[in-house]
Amino acid sequence: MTGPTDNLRINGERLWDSLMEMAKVGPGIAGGNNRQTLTDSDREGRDLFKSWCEAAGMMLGVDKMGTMFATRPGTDPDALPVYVGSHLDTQPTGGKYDGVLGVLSGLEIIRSMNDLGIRTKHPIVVTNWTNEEGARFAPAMLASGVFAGAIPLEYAYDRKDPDGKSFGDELKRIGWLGDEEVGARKMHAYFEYHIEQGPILEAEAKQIGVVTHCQGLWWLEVTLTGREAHTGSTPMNLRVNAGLAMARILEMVQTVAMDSQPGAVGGVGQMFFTPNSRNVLPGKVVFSIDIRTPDLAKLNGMRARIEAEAAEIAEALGVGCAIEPVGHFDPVTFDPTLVERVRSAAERLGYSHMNIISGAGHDACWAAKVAPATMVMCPCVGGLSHNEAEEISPEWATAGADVLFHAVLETAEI
Ligand code: HGY
Ligand code: MN
Ligand code: MN
Ligand code: MN
Repeated sequence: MTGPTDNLRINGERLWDSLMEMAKVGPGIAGGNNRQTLTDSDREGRDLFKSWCEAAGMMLGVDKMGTMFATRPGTDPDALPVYVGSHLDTQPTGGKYDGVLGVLSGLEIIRSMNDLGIRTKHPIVVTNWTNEEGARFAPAMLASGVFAGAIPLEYAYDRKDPDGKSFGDELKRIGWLGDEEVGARKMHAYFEYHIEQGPILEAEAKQIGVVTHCQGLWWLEVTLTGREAHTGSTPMNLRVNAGLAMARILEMVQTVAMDSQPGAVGGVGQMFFTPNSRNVLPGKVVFSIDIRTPDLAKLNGMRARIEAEAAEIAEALGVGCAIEPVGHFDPVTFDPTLVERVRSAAERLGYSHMNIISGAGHDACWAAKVAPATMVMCPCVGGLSHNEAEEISPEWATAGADVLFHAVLETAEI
């Protein structure tokens, strides 16, 4: 796309105002957000986004996972739509931009097209995927995983949160159970704009990440069974210590990740002790291991080694050990044609840019299974995310949305 469209830009001020408006919904305790999926604040954020989409003249569809699809018609009713999506749900101590930037930048593209009187051949659909974070209901990217046919709908409905509430019941409770079959929609292309959530773009002083790949992931849920006993009167040699087994497995995961360098990560973010009493040795310890790398063979090798060594550690302590994979996707290669459109848009617009592999998972990873897909990234301050102090600049937000605008218009055929 060259010539008269080169000077097209989104309205960065309006985008920033919308981000700050959405940030008021489900506020955190330290300046970020706690708008977890299928909570009342998620419903409030969905209702606000719906009102904005309707004000922009879009038609809203909702599927049986609650994913929201807001459509701006194209000139060719037979042309498959170009989707622009991300997620409005946040971590419990999330930032104001993770996911939200992509959804509201999609809306800003529509608002700018309305202002500029632009029509495209292909319709454009702005998408809010349900439960991208996987914080309340594992796994992450749940709705896009069902959409891609990788996760059965019933499995998703049965997922429980730490209070034992099911995804299906909560979706009904907030009134966002839609009627569209999940995955029935066909995409001409899918774009996702997201903060990097890592330190590279800022360190390299680049405004745009041209995302070529996304690393693959395993989430392994480990259940260790010890024996509840008094922490004071039980001699050390008589303990069946699930807590000690957990500590040794955690250390082992760190070792496996370090042995797998360069380009691998591994760690634990969630852990539950039962009965979780100060003077009772835990009868049960449940925790979630998160391992990732762009290399598929390495990813599966790390998983195999962790499962084997965890079994050995538990056995040596007489502790029961069960490991269940609760989240997975293979490393993703994004569509080269769309990646090139992002890169050439950044060049045309004069934004500094570099190729990058996404460290975090995104709905684009599942969209890439069913359509040509790619991502645009902007830096974030100190590479910090999944933290209420997550921060970006309005300039960074705008630059990425401009690039997204151009790549989407080229694909939707202005
Ligand atoms: O886990 C992830 O990478 C994403 O933030 N859900
Ligand atoms: Mn995200
Ligand atoms: Mn996230
Ligand atoms: Mn076309």
